[in-house]
Amino acid sequence: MTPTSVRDIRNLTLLGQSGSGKTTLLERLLLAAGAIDAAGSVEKGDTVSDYDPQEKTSGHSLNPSLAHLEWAGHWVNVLDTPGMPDFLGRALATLPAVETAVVVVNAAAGVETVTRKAMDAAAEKCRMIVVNRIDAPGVDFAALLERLRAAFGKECLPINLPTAGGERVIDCFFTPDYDAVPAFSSVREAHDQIVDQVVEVDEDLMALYLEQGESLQPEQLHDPFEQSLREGHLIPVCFTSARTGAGITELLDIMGRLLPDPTEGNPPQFLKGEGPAAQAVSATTDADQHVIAHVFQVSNDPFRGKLGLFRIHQGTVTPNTQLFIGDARKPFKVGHLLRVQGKNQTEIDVGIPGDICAVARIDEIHRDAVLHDSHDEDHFHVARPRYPQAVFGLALLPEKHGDEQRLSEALHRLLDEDPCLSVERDMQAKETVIRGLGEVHLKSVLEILKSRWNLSLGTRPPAIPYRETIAGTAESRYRHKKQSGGAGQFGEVALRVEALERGAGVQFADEVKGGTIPGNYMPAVEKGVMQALEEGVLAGFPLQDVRVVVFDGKHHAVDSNEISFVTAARHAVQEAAQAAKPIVLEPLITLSVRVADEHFGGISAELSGRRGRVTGTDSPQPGWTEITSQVPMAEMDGFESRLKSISGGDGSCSIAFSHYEPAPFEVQQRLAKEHVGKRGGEQ
Ligand SMILES: Nc1nc2c(ncn2[C@@H]2O[C@H](COP(=O)(O)OP(=O)(O)OP(=O)(O)O)[C@@H](O)[C@H]2O)c(=O)[nH]1
Ligand SMILES: [Mg+2]
Repeated sequence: MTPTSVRDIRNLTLLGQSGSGKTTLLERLLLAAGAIDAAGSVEKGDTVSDYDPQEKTSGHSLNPSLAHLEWAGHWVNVLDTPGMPDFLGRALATLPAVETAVVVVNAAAGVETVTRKAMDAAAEKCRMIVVNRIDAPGVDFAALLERLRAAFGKECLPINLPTAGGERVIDCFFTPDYDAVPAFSSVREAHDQIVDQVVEVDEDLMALYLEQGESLQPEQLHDPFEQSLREGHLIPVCFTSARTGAGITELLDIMGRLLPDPTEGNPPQFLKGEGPAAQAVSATTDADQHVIAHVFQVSNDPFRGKLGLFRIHQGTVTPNTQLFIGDARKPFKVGHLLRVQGKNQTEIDVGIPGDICAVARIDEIHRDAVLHDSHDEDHFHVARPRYPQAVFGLALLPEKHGDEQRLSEALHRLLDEDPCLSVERDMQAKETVIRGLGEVHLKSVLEILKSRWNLSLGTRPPAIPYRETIAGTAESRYRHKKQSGGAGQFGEVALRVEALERGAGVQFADEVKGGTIPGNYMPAVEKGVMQALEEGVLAGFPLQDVRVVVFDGKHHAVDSNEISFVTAARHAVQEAAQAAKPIVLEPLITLSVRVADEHFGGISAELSGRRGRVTGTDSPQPGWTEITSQVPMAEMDGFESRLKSISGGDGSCSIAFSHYEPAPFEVQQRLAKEHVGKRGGEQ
């Protein structure tokens, strides 16, 4: 139940658009390798990797799950990830655990949004493309390969080829049968192209190849093949049908014979320390060194408790190992070391470097924790993959009084499961806002809150994070003075506010000469400035892209104190900002919508009704249009439902925060009016 040598292990994650067939493919791989007796199906809800009740009812993977198989002496750990754009964050979180990202493409749909995002996010890993669903009728394989190469480069080269109708695949690398007739190209051409590409990374081999030609054996190509994968010099493309089983054993052979083992590939970057001072450190796959393991996924099962999946990068873990979590002083004892196969867990005696194991019910474990058995590895962490930004928001309103605390605890747990979920408490609007990658994502969070924690929640669109800024420059001098009996208050601040470029944030500069404001009061001045910026001057939203320069002031030997300077600075900023043409900024998002060509008109109209500006259109595959636009966040409410009804359910979209820009005059006026109304109510 455990691999014996690091070099036998292969770790890979299946990424790619929903519907490309990742879950079904894993099922077929497990069947072919004898890990299961019969293949389950997504339709029946009995696959190894989609075991969660929500996954069974929706027919989609929602969380990554792990399974392993053995093939020709190799131990292959495979992660099946969700392909819906809304769950992309969860899928990408598996990348630090593997050497190879296998991006699965639906032969009938071609390059889709998640295909691109997955290829992009996995660029540092070894990558291969599996074109699945080759049994679909009428697939134009030649055109599909061209599109893959146009999207991801000429490095995409077939390692095998399908026959007409996708009935089987023909190997073009190990023992090519040059007489076989593929659906497109030729075995000879595919073989020569891939070998030419591989030998390019090794001069000696190139010379040998020119001499030996065809008699170069696959074994001689193993190392340069691995180097080509690692350097992005080769992205092999292979073909499968998870339905008929075509290409499955061929894929298993490729995994075992060509994909990198844990001593190869590009390991994730470990860092010691935080921020700019962090030092790059590395782990070796030496079984006798200290343990370094990375928790890449955490799940919370209501019955079985918390499960932390971790990849061992260095050292050996046994049930007796004492592991520190991050910087914790006290270790925990592993106790039960688990091997995970879908929903099943079995106890194992040892985890060697390169393997993926789990521990259950350790409460302090959290996603991205580094587990280690020596304080030498304190302050280690792993550079995070680049995750898409969570921009779709929903404000949650507990229906039962007193549920706020439970909601906050439940959300805390969910944050650990999902790198693209964020929770914020909007103090201005007095609401808890969750943010995610789309409506489907947030809906699934609501369902989990209901089913796991029995939390009934009302929802509403969250307050839009408007900001304010100034369009001009102005100066102000404010004197705060109070004399009432005993010690008085005195502080005078003269400052200038200047507009900065968009996205520059807030800057504070002290240009006081001659000590007119003594240095020890400067922190108080800065505090007053920051308070005023936070409060805004027009509609109650924080001011940004502003530089505040304090250049003069006055103090009093007896009456000056901190509070006087805080007050003076605050009023000075308010007056200056009022005079510097303040404006309200609204957040804009970049929205990419993919629809069938006939829905282009409907979507364009919908976008312009939402004040959207189309910035580009593309044709990712014949019959489909991808429209990129910029839309005010305030206008996005209910967009996904509209897209569904316009496109008959076929359309898909993704959004990302873009930038802030001045809100239209009417919007500014309305917000200012609402602010005055609110302040009136508060008084
Ligand atoms: N014809 C055909 N259908 C397939 C093949 N592979 C998968 N399917 C079907 O495609 C649908 C989606 O398959 P899944 O395995 O759930 O796809 P997935 O990529 O895991 O999807 P998500 O979990 O949503 O990301 C199911 O109805 C499968 O039966 C294939 O090779 N040929
Ligand atoms: Mg799936």
